[in-house]
Amino acid sequence: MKMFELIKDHIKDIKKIVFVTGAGISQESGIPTFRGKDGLWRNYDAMKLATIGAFYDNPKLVWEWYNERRKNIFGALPNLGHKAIAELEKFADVVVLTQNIDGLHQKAGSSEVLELHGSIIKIKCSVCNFKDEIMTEFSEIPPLCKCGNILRPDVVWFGESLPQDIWQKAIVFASQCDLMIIAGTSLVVSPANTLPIYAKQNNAVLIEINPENTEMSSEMDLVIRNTSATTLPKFVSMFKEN
Ligand code: BV8
Ligand code: ZN
Repeated sequence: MKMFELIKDHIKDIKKIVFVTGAGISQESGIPTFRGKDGLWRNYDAMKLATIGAFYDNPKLVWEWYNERRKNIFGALPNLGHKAIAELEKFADVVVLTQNIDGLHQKAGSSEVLELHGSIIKIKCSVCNFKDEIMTEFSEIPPLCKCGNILRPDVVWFGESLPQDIWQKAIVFASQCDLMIIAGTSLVVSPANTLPIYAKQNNAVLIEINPENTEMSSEMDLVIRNTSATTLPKFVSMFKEN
């Protein structure tokens, strides 16, 4: 496997692996990405719907969008890409920094997952500090909090800052890894798209797994133009052989 020549020689000293993942890693689990036709819901641009403005303009519509995504996600299973990342924990310290709100990394067995943009099973009050998890659909939407204000999905919308405790931890993990594998993300959205820079500053090996070019392909040590479910199991076999 020529493409792995690069890390084959380093493999012994790869102790800390950090994965930065996006919608592409769940694409083979039947979850649409944010790009192109996938990024449209009822002809609404996902990037426009995932904003506090859209929520206050039409909370019912935004709830319907998240309810539909939640139903789709609850019916989805982790794919070979998610499973390979979980299995690599046998060979090194593995941390997953994901932009996905679908929880499939955890479902695949990954033990250290930081959800940079929140989770589709979490909700919070738009005013008071009430937080909870939802397992079943709300009868009426938008659902109200006991304080009388409307509840919202506990995800990070555009224009909103990431949970600082999680973001600071993500920067530390990225700054201390030996190998960073960037799988299934276009690296368009900030600040998540700055994580490879922290790893590069630590002279980590940067590998990109994506059928298409991304914002930072030129910064990578190795680019694998293939899907994550096809490629990531090959990393497991490489570690097994060594
Ligand atoms: C913030 C949660 C401080 C909700 C999400 C102007 C210029 C630059 C930046 C900005 C700007 N204006 C505003 C900003 C900042 C903005 C931003 O980055 N905007 C972008 C659009 C330019 N960022 C923010 O607002 C962030 N907050 O900065 O706070 C602040 C505050 C006030 C004002 C300024 C700054 C908050 C960002 C988080 C938003 N929430 N999601 C939800 O999911 O509903 S973002 C959401 O979209 C996802 O979480 C993800 O992050 C992003 C989509 O990106 P990807 O996951 O990469 O998916 P995408 O579809 O793009 O690509 C898929 C890739 O997979 C493709 O490359 C494809 O080729 C590949 N692929 C497909 N199939 C496969 C595959 N790869 C492998 N295998 C396959 N099978
Ligand atoms: Zn409340």
